[in-house]
Amino acid sequence: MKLVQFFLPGKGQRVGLVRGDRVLDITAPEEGVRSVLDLVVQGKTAAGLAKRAEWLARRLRRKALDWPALQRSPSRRAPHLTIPIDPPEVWGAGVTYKRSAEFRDEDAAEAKGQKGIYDSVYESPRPELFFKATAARCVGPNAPILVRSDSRLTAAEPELAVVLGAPGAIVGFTACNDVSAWDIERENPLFLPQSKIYLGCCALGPCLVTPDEVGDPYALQIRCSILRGGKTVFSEAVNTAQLHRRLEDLVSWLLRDNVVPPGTVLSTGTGIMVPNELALRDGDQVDIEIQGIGRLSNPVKQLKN
Ligand code: DO4
Ligand code: MG
Repeated sequence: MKLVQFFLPGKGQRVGLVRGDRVLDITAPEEGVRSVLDLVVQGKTAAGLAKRAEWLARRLRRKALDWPALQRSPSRRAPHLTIPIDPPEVWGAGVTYKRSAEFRDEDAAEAKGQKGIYDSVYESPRPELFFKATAARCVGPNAPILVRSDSRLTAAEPELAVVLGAPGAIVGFTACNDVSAWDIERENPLFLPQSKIYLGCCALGPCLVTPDEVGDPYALQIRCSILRGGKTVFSEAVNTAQLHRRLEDLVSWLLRDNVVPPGTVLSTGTGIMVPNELALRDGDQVDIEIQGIGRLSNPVKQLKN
């Protein structure tokens, strides 16, 4: 099952169930369903979520919208996709692909002689987990991701993300762009929170897909492309087969002596390292396409002091 949120002029935010290239509006305030988060809270598990959404679709029997008609930049005047869930919390896992460890160690060595910290996290039983964002810091499809005013090297980090329901339950998957100010992270690893957490630092979308529909989460191609002036200046892919951690393991570390609310998103780390020369610039577009989930596209905006 694929779930989305979308905006309808005059009606505001809606909850959608995607069927082929049609989207059924299953918003039901009388049932306490104003958002995908409400469905996740009520459903608790992937099966519970799917059951509740199917029940609403059968009961409401509303006219469906066309999926392509929702693929447009956010505007108060036209229907468009919005973030698929308003996550109370977003967490990130780091250095979960060999490539990420090698790349970050090379750059740390160049900058400060800190060679080795990323490699040791990659090998460690305890994963790197960091707080990434709240709903207010996240954007959905086609909305701008932001570059901090004090960063000159911010990169896209294309990642598979899991959405959590009842404690420990993975209710769905989505694509995440863990937009990161690498220059700030490299200056000093203790600056990591500032490189990761700021306004517009995280994009999620285009939909929340339940595990039964995604299939094997360790066999998904993730492709990231950067478009500049209408031309593709970067395009690379990785397969989640190269993910060095098990999803359940990451979730269980996140929940260790910690409480995360239902609807929390955990992004699983990047396996694609965009070269430094392709630091994000105002006007770029970043596309992240994950097999079985779809394409998340976002324009880039540089914040000014
Ligand atoms: O250790 C820094 C961040 C790692 C990260 O975000 C990633 O590997 O995706
Ligand atoms: Mg990351």
